[in-house]
Amino acid sequence: MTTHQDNGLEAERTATPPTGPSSEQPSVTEPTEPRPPLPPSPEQSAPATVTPTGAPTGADETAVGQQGPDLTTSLGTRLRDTDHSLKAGSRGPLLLQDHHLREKITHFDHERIPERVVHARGAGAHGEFVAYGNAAGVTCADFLAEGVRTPVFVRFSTVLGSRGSADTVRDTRGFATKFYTREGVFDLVGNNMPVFFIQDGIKFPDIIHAGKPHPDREIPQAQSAHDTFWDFVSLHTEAQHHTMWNMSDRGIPRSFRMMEGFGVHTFRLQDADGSTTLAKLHWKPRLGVHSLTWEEAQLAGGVDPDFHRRDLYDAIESGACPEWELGLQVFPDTEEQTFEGIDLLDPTKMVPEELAPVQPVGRMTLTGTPTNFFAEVEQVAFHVGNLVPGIDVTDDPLMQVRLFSYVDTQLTRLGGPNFNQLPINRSHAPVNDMLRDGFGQQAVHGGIAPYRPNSLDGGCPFVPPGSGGTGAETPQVTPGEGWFVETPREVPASRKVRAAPASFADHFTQARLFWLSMTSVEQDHIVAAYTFELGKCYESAIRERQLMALGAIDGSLAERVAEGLGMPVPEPVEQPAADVAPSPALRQVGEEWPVDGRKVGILVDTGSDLGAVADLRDGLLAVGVVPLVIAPTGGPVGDSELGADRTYDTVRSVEMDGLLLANSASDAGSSAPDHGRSPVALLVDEVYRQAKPIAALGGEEVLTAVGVAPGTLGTVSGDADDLVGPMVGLLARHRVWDRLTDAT
Ligand code: HDE
Repeated sequence: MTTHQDNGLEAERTATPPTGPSSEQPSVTEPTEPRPPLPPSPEQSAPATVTPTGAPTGADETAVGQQGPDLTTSLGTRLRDTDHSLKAGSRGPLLLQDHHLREKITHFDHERIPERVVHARGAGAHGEFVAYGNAAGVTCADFLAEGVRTPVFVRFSTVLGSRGSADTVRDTRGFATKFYTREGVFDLVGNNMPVFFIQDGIKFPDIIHAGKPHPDREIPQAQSAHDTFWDFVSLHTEAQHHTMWNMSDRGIPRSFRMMEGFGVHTFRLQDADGSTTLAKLHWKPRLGVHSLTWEEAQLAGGVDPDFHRRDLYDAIESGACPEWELGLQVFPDTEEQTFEGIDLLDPTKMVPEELAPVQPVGRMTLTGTPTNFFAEVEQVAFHVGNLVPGIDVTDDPLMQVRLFSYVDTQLTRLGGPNFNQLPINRSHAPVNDMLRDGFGQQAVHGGIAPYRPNSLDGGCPFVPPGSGGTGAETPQVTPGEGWFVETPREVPASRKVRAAPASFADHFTQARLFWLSMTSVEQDHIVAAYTFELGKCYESAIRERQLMALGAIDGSLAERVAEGLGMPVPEPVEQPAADVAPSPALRQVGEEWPVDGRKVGILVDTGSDLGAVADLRDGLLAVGVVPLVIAPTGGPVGDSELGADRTYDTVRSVEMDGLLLANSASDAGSSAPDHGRSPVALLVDEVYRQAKPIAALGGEEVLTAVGVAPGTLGTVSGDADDLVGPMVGLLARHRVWDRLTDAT
């Protein structure tokens, strides 16, 4: 470093790079070898703008951020110093002429864009969808034809919380998928629950205002456990079904990878012969549907607010790529648009799988994490109206409002009408629209006639014969030719009304169906969730009114929640429906699922049999389970090749799906004051309460030493060879459910 004294007061630093220390020491200076620019991702290719002659437009073909090794201005002028402002003397005021300073600070001042008004907190990943081909009988959508591979980008989200809120709050989760098909972009903008709070989109601001933090103190963040939420849903009983899903374990997913996704609305599919079918679209996770316990969700909110985001990216980077099957429930497109008495246009109703099985039509695998979170996850703009030939909307009044809202919101959020030109939103099919100019226009459109009909651009862009003119003629296209054709449907002559059909009036039967479908442990969780949330409300009138609604769902549910609240059970708003057949497909308990990417903590200390620990670690890795070695301190464990992934002081139970005790119990371990309760005891207590499997290397005395009684459900002890198999068997069932039932 070159320095000289200025007035004897302060050293003036120049832009000369500092000289590094000797090569024997670890370098604390910046690397000086330039790194090659990052390669562009496929989705960063520019939109294909087509001139009338088909000649290139001259638009830059890439959207790569870093194009050379050296620092430049935004316009490519190379800069020698970005650490010092231009001053009148080293201790003097700054000069307005410093264009680099002004560019740097001005751009920084405008780095933030408005967060999404809902679903602000999210994480996204790239992947691929491969179609099985069996949807060909109901839709001509090209991306569902056999073997077609379509790039996708998925964004998962919570609904209520701000962008910096915790992942594991009790809430609905967004599950939005962008398919970059050969016929244009198709967006499936769904949730992890198949029903919604409201039947008509005009009420969306009401439910969201009720769920968001109170406007005076702006609390609570990302919570439904407060008065305004319960005020609204107790008065507005069509929300009771969705609220029941929120209070169930579905409201606190274990992982994005272990969530179902639902398009919620009924879509109208069209086949090449013009025939139409109604359908609901579902994502089924290969790993099954699993949830956190409420204790885990709360712990993770503090210990690791990025819990779901980290889980998603860790899984993809470790090769445990998440997978879902896309499935269809199909219904005849009748005049009534009902199925087995269920109104298919009512988004507060689902169709039980026992009545209409979900038929898989393709598989999606997420294989890539974002290169740049802002460019991809923040700037992705979904829209329910991004449709492709063969898939159309229905008259569901919630869906209809969404068709307006999604484009509208991007105008503010992404600053103008050209958001579909952002790399993450670009179509992979050729684009030739007549949209021009506007803020942030990226394309250099050729030609002089962005209107139709025209002769000056040779009639380009073209539409099928018969289009345009008076509109009286029908274009000469059939659905299978790749043009988007609105499905023909009679609109019955009717008066303009602000009203809902009588079939929308039943608000409780399906909430009861959900409640009756749950296993007893799942019902226990629902009761606990209602009790917790209502217990957070200050107004007893709101609690009472919600109990009246619960009474209309099920008397025992209302009684159990009322007991927890210490309140009398009020008369229900109406009597529960008499005959409701449960839907076992709604349960999360009772089956076995693959264990890819599950995490198992291995507790060790310096007295452990480290050879056996290495065997256990390798055995877990071999079956796709991620071992987390938990040691008293960081660094290598003893003189073995094992390294600590976590220490006794940094680990918490929520980080693992099962615990393996390989400690010698001779090592106290923690540097934190334990006040008589060691971190090991805390960890074991939590893992036990959360009904996670516990395995002990050695005899049952290892379990006894940490306070777990021999014979406890979901525990196993023995040699290294005896442990991995049983542990995987227990993980495959997600939790030792019977331990929870016994405990309650
Ligand atoms: Fe949304 N919703 N929504 N929504 N929604 C948005 O669009 C809206 C609804 C869903 O990861 C916003 O780009 C209205 C149902 C997801 O970027 C906004 C209504 C379902 C996402 C909007 C609904 C959803 C959004 C905010 C009632 C499940 C996140 C930012 C008519 C089927 C997408 C944005 C992402 C986002 C409006 C109801 C799912 C304001 C008006 C039902 C997954 O446009």
